[in-house]
Amino acid sequence: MLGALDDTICAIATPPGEGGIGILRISGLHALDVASHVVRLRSGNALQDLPTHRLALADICADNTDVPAAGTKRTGALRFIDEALVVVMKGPHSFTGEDVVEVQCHGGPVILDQLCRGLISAGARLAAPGEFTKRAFLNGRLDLAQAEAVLDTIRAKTARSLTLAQSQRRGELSRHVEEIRSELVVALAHIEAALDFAEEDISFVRQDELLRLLDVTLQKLRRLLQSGRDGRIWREGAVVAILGRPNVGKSSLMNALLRSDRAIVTAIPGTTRDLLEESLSIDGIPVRLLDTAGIRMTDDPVEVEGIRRSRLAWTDADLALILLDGSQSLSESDRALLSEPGSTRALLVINKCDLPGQLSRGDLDRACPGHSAILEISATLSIGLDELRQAIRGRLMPGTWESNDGVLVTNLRHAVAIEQALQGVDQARQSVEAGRAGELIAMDLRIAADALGEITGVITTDEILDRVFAEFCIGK
Ligand SMILES: Nc1nc2c(ncn2[C@@H]2O[C@H](COP(=O)(O)OP(=O)(O)OP(=O)(O)O)[C@@H](O)[C@H]2O)c(=O)[nH]1
Ligand SMILES: [Mg+2]
Repeated sequence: MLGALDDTICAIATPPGEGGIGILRISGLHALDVASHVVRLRSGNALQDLPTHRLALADICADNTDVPAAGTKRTGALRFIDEALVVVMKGPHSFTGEDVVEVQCHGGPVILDQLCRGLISAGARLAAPGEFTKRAFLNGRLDLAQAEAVLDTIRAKTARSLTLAQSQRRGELSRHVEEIRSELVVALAHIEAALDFAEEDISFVRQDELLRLLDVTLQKLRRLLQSGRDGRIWREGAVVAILGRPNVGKSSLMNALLRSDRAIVTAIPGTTRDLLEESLSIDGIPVRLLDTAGIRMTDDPVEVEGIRRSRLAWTDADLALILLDGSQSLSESDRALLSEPGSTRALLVINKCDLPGQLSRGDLDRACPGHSAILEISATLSIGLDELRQAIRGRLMPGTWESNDGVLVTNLRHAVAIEQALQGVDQARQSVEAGRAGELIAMDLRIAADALGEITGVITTDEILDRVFAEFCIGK
């Protein structure tokens, strides 16, 4: 059982708080009956007679009482709540594939709350998070990857992330994955047929043909998996941590990149003691920028904890910017940071280039040999920030995602499934080469095909669905 579809659900679809308009959605077998308890069309017609996909003016009325206790009848007189525009979308031509009614009223929390209560007392149930989209999936309106892309579309942080989410919602990733899966299924059918007719000595597929086919599949899967890193960044944002000893200007750089006074800046070393995180777009890439506590030897317990968090942030970051004070020569703390293993992958940024320089690129080369990425900036005067943004982009997105026909894996669940498929096909290929039994090859190919099927939801379980839709908000 992948979720019951026999009841009628309702939920407020607009965000909480006040708004010009608030929208309430009702979906299910009895959506029209339920809605007709609270919707009175101004035309005097019954809601059931309203043509589909046509807006109509209505009064919204509900019981004076709250939701009645079980077994009791609704007795309260009807009370006018608001006037609204109402649209009926008859299934299967609706988002969920079921009969849907949407009520557009004034966006006040009390109005929407009373409307919701009225619908519940008329027999609807409050929808669970993502339940409308889940129903769209269960009714075959969307596959699972497309359903997930609905959420990505809402959450997209930059124009590029939105384009990718929309392409996945249109089914481009699904088509690509299904193509690979169906190639595997064809190969599997040949192998299984060969097993069924083993005594008759009929060869259904030649070993070299099978190897060639599996090689092509492996290549496609590898490419998809490689796109996963870029994809994750487009979907969730890349974590970029600013690190350095106290007072080098980390918080100043954060503020300069954000173009706002987000972090406290003072001339006192040890100002920042906790992690600060802000989202921004750097050259179109969604970035979660972290300002950290300056790393140095100290006995102050608060600072020690801050430094511990700075180090954790470094471990988790997609990119670290190690900031140095160009108006001073390298200190012991600087040298210690530069000798950490993670520093070779960091961008080295010399700040305060507006002041007389005491730190040259040569000094850095000697302290951190072979490090090519050194930039000079002034956080307070915003000098060199464009070059820094470009360098950040270059580090985060070295490859070209276009190489994959524009298909990019942005979702960790998909990446895990592709990895599993890759292992299955790789195993199968080794077995073919070693001349192992057909049953073994078939088993590995079946695992691979099923893993790919989980992406689009051809193969799915309650557990997968629960995990996918738990991320959604109520009303979506
Ligand atoms: N001249 C000049 N001063 C700067 C520049 N960037 C930062 N400063 C100054 O350096 C001092 C420290 O700046 P912060 O941004 O607080 O440094 P921080 O690295 O965050 O320091 P902690 O939070 O203590 O680790 C402040 O007085 C800033 O005004 C710069 O580019 N040029
Ligand atoms: Mg600071």
